[in-house]
Amino acid sequence: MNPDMRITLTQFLIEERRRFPEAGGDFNSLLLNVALCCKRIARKVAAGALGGTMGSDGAINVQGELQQKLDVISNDIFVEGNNWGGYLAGMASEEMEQPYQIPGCYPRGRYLLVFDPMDGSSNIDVNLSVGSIFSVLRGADDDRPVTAADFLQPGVRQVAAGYAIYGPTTMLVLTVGNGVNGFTLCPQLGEFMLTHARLGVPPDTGEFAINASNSRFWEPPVTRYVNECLAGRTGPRGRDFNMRWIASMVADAHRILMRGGVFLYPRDSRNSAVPGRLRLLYEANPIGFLMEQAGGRASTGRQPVTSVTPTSLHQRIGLIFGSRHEVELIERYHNAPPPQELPEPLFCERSLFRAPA
Ligand code: FDP
Ligand code: ZN
Repeated sequence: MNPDMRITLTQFLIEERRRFPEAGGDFNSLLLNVALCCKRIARKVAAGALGGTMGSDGAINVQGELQQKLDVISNDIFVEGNNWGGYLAGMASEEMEQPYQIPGCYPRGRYLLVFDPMDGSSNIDVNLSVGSIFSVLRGADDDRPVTAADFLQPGVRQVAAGYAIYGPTTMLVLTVGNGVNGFTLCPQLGEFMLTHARLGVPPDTGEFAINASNSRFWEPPVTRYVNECLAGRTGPRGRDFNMRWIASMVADAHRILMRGGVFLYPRDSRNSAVPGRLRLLYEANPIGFLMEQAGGRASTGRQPVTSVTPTSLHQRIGLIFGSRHEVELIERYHNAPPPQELPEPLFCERSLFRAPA
């Protein structure tokens, strides 16, 4: 194909919509406005220190984390880029404690937009990849103000999800429930162009991603899995593994969508008040939907993450995603009986015969 005539995101969405003749234009307006927000954020990120947006103003967000200036700027871009369109009933964000109500001066619609406007924000000041993550749900069919309960839907109810990655190039990766497609921002045209059609996560991999500094807090199935990877060719897996950790989930997810791999930010015992680090509604679910749509898998370790019914807006959860066979193996380790319930001494972690996976 002539590279100048690649399909734009707009054309892609119009063609997708033709498959649903009854669909109104709201859904596409929503996605195109989200894409516009991502372009605006990409410009801020790209300006770096020249844009005066580095560092923090010292504010602490609802998560108890130090807010970076770009966290706040990106959140405002998402809110102001979508509150006027008439397609939303409300929004929820990592950076806002309560759901956002559509101002009375604008019409209301039926969708809910949930987002993490700036993921991996510890990477901003060191000029490494960051991203925005979003998820679209259906709202209630009435005109009352939205409540947190409206957003507490399992990930299987998402109607669209995606992320933008602000890296060497800016890309938008999107699913509307019909596979996963990647669009690269053309700086000349200012348009997202379809460059990565029908992304698929290879089922097998030799690459894992985990923050090993938390290893003393891991649960036994995770320790077992990582130890077996580290043992390499001479260990039970019989082959060498490679490791990556970017500390920006979007960037780790993007690498996995491009070439496979497995990502773990598992439930751990570091802080008994929070069973994991990543947030279910606007981090785990959208990435989970993308992985499933690309033939990968996303799990808490015990169940598909998109099957979990959320209990609060900012709920955290253990998350493992990526190449299907690896995630399934980790799930089997979680679901295997704990070693003390196994007959000793033949079947235990360190004995001659390993417990069956
Ligand atoms: P961040 O808080 O910087 O937005 O969203 C959580 C997250 O980043 C993920 O993107 C990332 O994978 C993880 O936290 C990094 O956590 P560690 O600092 O523990 O490595
Ligand atoms: Zn995040």
